[in-house]
Formats: sequence, C-alpha cells, structure tokens
Amino acid sequence: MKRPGRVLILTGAGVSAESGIPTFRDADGLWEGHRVEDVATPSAWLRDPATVWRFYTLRRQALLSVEPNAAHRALARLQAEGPPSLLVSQNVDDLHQRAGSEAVLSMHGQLRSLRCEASGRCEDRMADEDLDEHRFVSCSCCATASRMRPDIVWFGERPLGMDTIAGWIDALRPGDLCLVVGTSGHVHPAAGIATQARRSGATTVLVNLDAPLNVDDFDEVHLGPAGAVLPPLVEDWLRSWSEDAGTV
Ligand code: BV8
Repeated sequence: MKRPGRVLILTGAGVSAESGIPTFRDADGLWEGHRVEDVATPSAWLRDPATVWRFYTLRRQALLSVEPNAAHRALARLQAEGPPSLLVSQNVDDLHQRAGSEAVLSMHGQLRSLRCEASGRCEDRMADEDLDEHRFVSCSCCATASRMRPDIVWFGERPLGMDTIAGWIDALRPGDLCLVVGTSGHVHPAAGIATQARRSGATTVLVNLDAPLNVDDFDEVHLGPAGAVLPPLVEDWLRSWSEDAGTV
C-alpha cells in the first residue's frame, strides 16, 4: 500500500477485548440480564437511574484493573510514526489514551468522566476511589448541586464529534486509509464511517475477529485477534511507507 496522505481509524469493543474488557456481542448484549440497549438509554436513566448508575460505576471501577494491549499500542505507533491521523473510538474506556494515542475522538463518551445534568459540564472522576455504585454524585458547578450522569452517549443521543468526523471523511482522497478495528458494525452512525470513507476514495481495511455485518465495505479484511494482527501489519506499513519516502 502506498503511503496515505491521511489515516482515519475507527475502533470498537474488539480492540479492548484482549485487555479483558468484555465486548457487547460476547455477552450477547447482556449485562446482569439487562439488554445493553435497555440500560444505555436516557429513558432507562429516567426510569431506573440506580441500575444505570451501577452499570457505569462498576465498569469504571473495572477500568482501574486493566491495561492497554498490543492492539492499542500498535495503533498508537501508527499514529506517532505514520501520516496525520484521527482515531475515532466507539469505546468508552481510556485505553487508547493510556497506550499513547493523542488524536482520539471518543464518539460515545468516556467512563472516566461524569456530566452535570443541569450545566452539561464534565468532570474527570477516574481517580475518585469513593465513587460507589449505590450512591449518586452531585456536581460542584451549580448552586443547586445537581445530580451528575455518566458522560456517555446513550442510544438515541447524538454521538460526539460528528462534525469533526464528517470533516475528516470529506477530506479523505484516493490513496488515503480508513482502518477499522474490532467492531461488529451494528451501531450507527459509527458503522457507516467505512462506507462513507470508501465513497471519498479511501482504501478501507478491516481487522476483526470475524466478519462483521458491514464486511463488504472493506477493500482488505484481516480476520484474527487485533493484538496479534495489528503489530505486524503496522510494522509492514511503516516500513514500506518509509521506503516509499526514501528513508529507511
Ligand atoms: C443516534 C455507549 C441520532 C454506551 C454506545 C432507535 C432510536 C434511536 C436511535 C436508533 C434506534 N434504532 C437504531 C438507532 C440507531 C442507534 C443504533 O445504531 N442502534 C443499534 C443497536 C441498531 N444508534 C444510536 O442511537 C446512536 N445515536 O443514532 O442518534 C443521531 C445520529 C447522528 C446525528 C444526529 C443524531 C448512538 C449510539 C451510541 C450508543 N452508545 N456506547 C455504553 O458503552 O454503555 S454503543 C455501544 O455498542 C458501544 O459503544 C459500541 O459502539 C456498540 C457495540 O459495538 P461494537 O463496538 O462493535 O462492539 P460489539 O461487541 O458489537 O462487536 C465487537 C466486535 O469485535 C465483534 O465483531 C467481534 O468479532 C470483534 N472482536 C472481539 N474480540 C476481538 C475482536 N476483534 C479483534 N480482536 C479481538 N480480540
């Protein structure tokens, strides 16, 4: 593959699977018997905030005991040594950032932070050991000390950074690269990014454990665990691109 001008990367739950974070399909989309789509919604937060709060607080606590894996590190290397890139993640963990990726857009929000329901102001609460799954948290930004919600994009809510993503897709040219890693292609608008990138002329490459719903959107498909597939793939790309540039 010739050196691309830009690289747009999209990741899903599969890139964090080898860090020990279960994917949504692994659990058949269930958490303690609840369908994720029934817990990760504004109506669930209104109807049963305690269950939703517990769902996210337990997942935030689980983040404290996991580390980035070889897939996160390979993507961080691609971003550091390769062409200009943006990494759009559907994941709400912080493993790309902890692996050293800098240009990361967490389109579905982040477990790390909480959002004031009144002002919309976010606070990073990852370090708070005393966040427990049975007690809501009030903000410190309003006189009324409003309740804080998980800083997560729920089903039916507009994903974050849509304008930035659309701008990147519009700027893609033939020969650019759209790399998609570890996603089943179930959730929109994320699942449409590869199709749109291809329409812009970019080469679309998939790394996934098995063929997702949108496998036909890809010019190149590498099936296997991202932690095993990505490091040699990134190595090969960087080597051939540096040879193209005449620098070895
Ligand atoms: C929107 C945060 C409008 C929550 C998430 C009715 C009402 C409203 C909207 C809809 C509706 N019906 C449909 C929709 C659209 C809806 C949608 O797509 N629903 C689906 C279920 C059909 N989308 C929305 O609601 C979105 N918002 O549409 O607003 C709008 C849009 C644009 C502009 C203006 C307005 C919001 C969607 C965001 C929801 N929030 N996350 C939380 O995390 O708790 S989505 C959540 O599920 C995850 O973040 C993730 O994105 C998704 C799961 O997908 P994947 O990441 O792909 O994970 P999955 O487990 O499915 O697959 C893992 C893959 O990895 C597998 O293929 C597996 O083979 C592979 N794998 C496993 N191990 C490895 C591996 N690959 C490599 N290596 C391995 N080791």
